[in-house]
Amino acid sequence: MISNLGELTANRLSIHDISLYVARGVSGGAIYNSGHASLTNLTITDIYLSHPTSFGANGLAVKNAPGGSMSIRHASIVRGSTQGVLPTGLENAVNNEGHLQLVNSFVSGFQVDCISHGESDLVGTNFSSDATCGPPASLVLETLREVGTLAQIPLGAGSQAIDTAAQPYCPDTDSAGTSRPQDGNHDGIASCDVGAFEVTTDSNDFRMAGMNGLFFDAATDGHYVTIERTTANKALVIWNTFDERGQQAWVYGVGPIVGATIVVDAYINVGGKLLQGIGPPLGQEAQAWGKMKVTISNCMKGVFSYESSFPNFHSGQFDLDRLAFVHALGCSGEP
Ligand SMILES: [Ca+2]
Repeated sequence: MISNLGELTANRLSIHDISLYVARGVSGGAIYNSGHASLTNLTITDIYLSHPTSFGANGLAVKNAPGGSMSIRHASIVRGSTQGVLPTGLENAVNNEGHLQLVNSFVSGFQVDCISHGESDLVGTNFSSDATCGPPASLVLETLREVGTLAQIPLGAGSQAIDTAAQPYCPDTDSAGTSRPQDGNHDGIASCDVGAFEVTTDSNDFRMAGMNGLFFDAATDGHYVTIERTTANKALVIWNTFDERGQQAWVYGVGPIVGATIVVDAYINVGGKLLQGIGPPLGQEAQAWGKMKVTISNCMKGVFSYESSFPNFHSGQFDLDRLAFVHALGCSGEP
């Protein structure tokens, strides 16, 4: 795609969905360099070798040839959804025979991520799925989609690439044009993300504050699920419902958030009674009820499931639809 034999400097480059048909093997499927190249905020994904041969793919994504000098800063180099069919041992993504500097980048999802027969400097925080150019990490990569004007591989909530880049090498923007750094993990400290994409400090995200609010099942209106995120990693879930005898029930619990899923050990309050002239209800007692699980799909939809050992509940599952948002806390109505 790009062959550089002179001087190349580029920022915000996205190369994706390439199908290669090369009779004598691949040498730099997206970028070949034998000159001087400096690349920042680079996304390379979905490279498909449609005609594998015994010559293999040395640098299915990037080849830095002998004599080449290359600096790759904040790159996301991932295979994506398509899969090549090369025999094991014949494919590597980043192949260096010159001088290669890899800074705050990740390479993931190839037979071999990186191979170097030249000088290779790993600078800052790098990750690779096979530990050939940085330790493995849980990257939580989302599917390729356009953000800004370029196709990006966004990082999902909980990604180890969020806020973990070495700050001295942090560019002013990311591949989408978003200013860096941002506080993507919501710990109050803005830090640069590894790779080409910077997760924004966006409460509109349904995996963040956007999950707060009231949900119901539009097909069976009359029972309600309330979600309140209490910390970065926990949420309160309250289900106002009925049991199998038609008695009103109020089930609740606090549990960990993993991605967009909350699982809580739930309780039910029983035995309370409002006494005339006294004030608050008296005599109530919390009893273990079972488990509730909520998975939020987007700002408007989710799935709720439960499993109870308490009499007259058993287990079940239903869809959730957004009923109400929380003002100024995100999810303004767009799916
Ligand atoms: Ca960040």
